[in-house]
Amino acid sequence: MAIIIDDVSHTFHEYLLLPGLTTKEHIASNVTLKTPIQRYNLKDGIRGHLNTPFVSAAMQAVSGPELAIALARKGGSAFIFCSQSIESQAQMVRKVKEHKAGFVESDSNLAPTATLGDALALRRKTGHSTIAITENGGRNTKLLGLLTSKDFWEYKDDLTQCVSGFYTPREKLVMAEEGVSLQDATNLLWKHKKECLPVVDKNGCLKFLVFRKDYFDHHSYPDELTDGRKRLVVGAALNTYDYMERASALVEAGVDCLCLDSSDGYSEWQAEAARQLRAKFGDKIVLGGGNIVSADAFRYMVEKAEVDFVKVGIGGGSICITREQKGIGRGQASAIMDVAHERNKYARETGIYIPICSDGGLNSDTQMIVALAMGADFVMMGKYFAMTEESPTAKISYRGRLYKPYWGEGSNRARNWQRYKQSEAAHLVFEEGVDAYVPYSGPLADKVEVSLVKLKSTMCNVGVLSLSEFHDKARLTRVSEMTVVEGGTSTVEMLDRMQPNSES
Ligand code: MZP
Repeated sequence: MAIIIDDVSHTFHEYLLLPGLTTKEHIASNVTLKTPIQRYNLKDGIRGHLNTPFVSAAMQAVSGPELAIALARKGGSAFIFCSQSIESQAQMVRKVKEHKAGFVESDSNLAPTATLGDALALRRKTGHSTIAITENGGRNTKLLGLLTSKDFWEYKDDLTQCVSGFYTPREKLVMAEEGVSLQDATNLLWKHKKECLPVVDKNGCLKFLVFRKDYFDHHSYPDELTDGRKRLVVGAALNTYDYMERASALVEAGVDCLCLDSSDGYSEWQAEAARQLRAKFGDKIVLGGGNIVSADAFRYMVEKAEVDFVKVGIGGGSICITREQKGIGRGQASAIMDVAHERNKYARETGIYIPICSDGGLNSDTQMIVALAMGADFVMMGKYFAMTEESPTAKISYRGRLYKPYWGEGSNRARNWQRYKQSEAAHLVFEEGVDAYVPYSGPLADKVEVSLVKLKSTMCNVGVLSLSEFHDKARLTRVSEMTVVEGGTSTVEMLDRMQPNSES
């Protein structure tokens, strides 16, 4: 007979945190959110880590290079999706690793024969007001000068004129040679009171632009997550089919962390892939696995697959219909509590700590805070990041509001059949994800900042200064439906929802 677990599957929404004693040292600036992402021996301390406990989902609509750069600058990491060719995934990783904070590759370049009208059209397209004038209008060719919005006036100047009469020629520019440090480049900007400093190679070809505004920008990212060579950290997903070839290309491109991406990772395929990857790359890579939702699956992942971290969550994703389609999954709070309990037991038995990641279904900052309190070391989010400016999709306007497309990896749009393994067929037989839209929420940095302020504030209420202390000391209570109602606004009128009084 089937085993019926005598337990209701719970979600994060059903819990509230109780405050603990807040002492005078419990202030946000004393809270650290540094968290492990790699298994470690408790007596040796943390190895691979994140500075912020957020990672982005390995999904086409979420984790491209632009988002990966923005998230690493806030201390987290993206997982570049694997439902694309090996070459294009490796290229995305390379783009993040080659990103030099403060050194921008110019995306607005024109030849000297272009017109002011061309310059205006380019400015509208890229949103950038500094245009590099190069020998043939390409990115890495000889720099002839810079054209900025101050050099012409679209309402006064004849836009059919050639830019050559307007741009500032290179002889009048302050420039630096390739290899200059960011510190020296910003010193030059400051000394000459310039907004932009072109960096050229020995042949005078344009390599980068350094902007004065980015100096302040750079200073506002104190949590930036970088590797030993000061390059931004980035992760990437793998499937259990072409994993050896894919991992080799990704490691070659400089990836920091890999994760086997499967809707159900409790499988011999995943254990075999993990063992082979470990045999080939050893400790050179951080390797995660998943997804799982139970204690026995956790044991399997750490003992048979020997992964560094385990991702928890089946069927809770905002675009996921796996539970409806196949009747499999578990409430995310129950899954995290069960796996975290087993993780702690394993740590007591072996002295080895395995970080766990709560993946999917986090619909608010409070849910992510509860996930971390219940024992998750970091959280993976798809919808949250798909809504931001830096996700790879274009914004659309609908009835006066901005939206971004967001689709599941198991939808017909992504066709990531390797993640779902529904049958022996090498294609998706039925959909496990939907193709939808999410409201646009602005730049990633601003959104993450608000979430982090809330998280730190809650931790101070609970009376803890680190995530491991949060795991140990958090006290949570189940809530009744009426408690949830009580927690919302009550018996007050929200001005924006008030109907005009028809009698007045
Ligand atoms: P969410 O943050 O949007 O709620 O969920 C993101 C997570 O949903 C991903 O990290 C992944 O584990 C899962 N996912 C991605 N695609 C699907 C699907 O098509 C899915 N069913 O469930």
